[in-house]
Amino acid sequence: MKTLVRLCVTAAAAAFLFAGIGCGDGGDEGKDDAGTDVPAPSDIEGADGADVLAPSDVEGADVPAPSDVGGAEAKTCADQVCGANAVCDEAKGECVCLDGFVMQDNGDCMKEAAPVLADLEDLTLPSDGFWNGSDGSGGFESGVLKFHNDYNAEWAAWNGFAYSSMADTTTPGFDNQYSAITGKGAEDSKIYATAYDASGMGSPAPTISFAGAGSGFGPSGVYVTNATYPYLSMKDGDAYAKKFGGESGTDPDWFLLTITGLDGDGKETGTVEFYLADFRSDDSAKDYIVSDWTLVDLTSLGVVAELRFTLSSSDMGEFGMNTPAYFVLDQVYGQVAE
Ligand SMILES: [Ca+2]
Ligand SMILES: [Ca+2]
Repeated sequence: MKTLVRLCVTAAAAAFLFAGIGCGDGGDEGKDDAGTDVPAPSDIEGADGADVLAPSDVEGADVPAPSDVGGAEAKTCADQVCGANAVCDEAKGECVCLDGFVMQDNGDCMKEAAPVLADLEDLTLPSDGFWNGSDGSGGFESGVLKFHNDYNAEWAAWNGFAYSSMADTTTPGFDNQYSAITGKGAEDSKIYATAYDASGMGSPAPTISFAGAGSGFGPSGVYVTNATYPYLSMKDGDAYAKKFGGESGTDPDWFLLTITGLDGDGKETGTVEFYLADFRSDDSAKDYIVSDWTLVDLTSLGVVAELRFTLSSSDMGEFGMNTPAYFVLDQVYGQVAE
């Protein structure tokens, strides 16, 4: 049954693109999976993907009307005309939605929102609180994801992921290492994850791994912004790190987050780069330090077992990166893989 629907979807997806062809009885089985990707809910361009995660408007007009199709019966099921983004499952004799779409009461299919895989709101913290792994548990889970933490009791030091409800957007320095520059979680939520990347000093980079039932997850997006500590360090400079842009304001500084997807064998599935600050433009008006929660598109990573996060900066010193190696993230969206 699933195969038939898939074939049907493939043909319909082609119809979506080229118009005028209804869902027939399928082509060569298993040859063409590409079509199923076409109407995926998460085909976003760039960082401004907020719209993607909301059920977005679907244009029913793009779907070929039954009349302009050779096999008119393909779009009608038991004398019923299938709605927008729906096709006929001939075996069932009923209209079904394309992959990534959900049936509405009126028979049209709307894009489905990618589910949130982890939003940190299932964790408990008081206001202006944080958890940094001092219980030695090695990490925490939210939703279907595990955030790893490495805590050294001897040094009372941690790396990897902490979680936080800290709201201090004005105090510079290490003593304010858990706060997001937004003063709250993404989408007006309370709790977010704070990452410290000590991989430059030989520790593992912060990672998030799949903790649910299934083979892994297909991340579609995650909200990211600066932690207050590096934000103020880059904006004003501090004892260790330079003010971005330098005295002239024109130094081409940058602070980069690289997100790497890893499959179950630890092989890389891809990387996504996101500049937490970028002063490389010749036009100083275009230089920026990120201070809002920004949705980063992760769909290119495909299905992963783990995400790895590393920071790099133009401001390097004798002991590695001078820019404080922190960032914050929240609200991981995507699909659990079967
Ligand atoms: Ca949150
Ligand atoms: Ca510049």
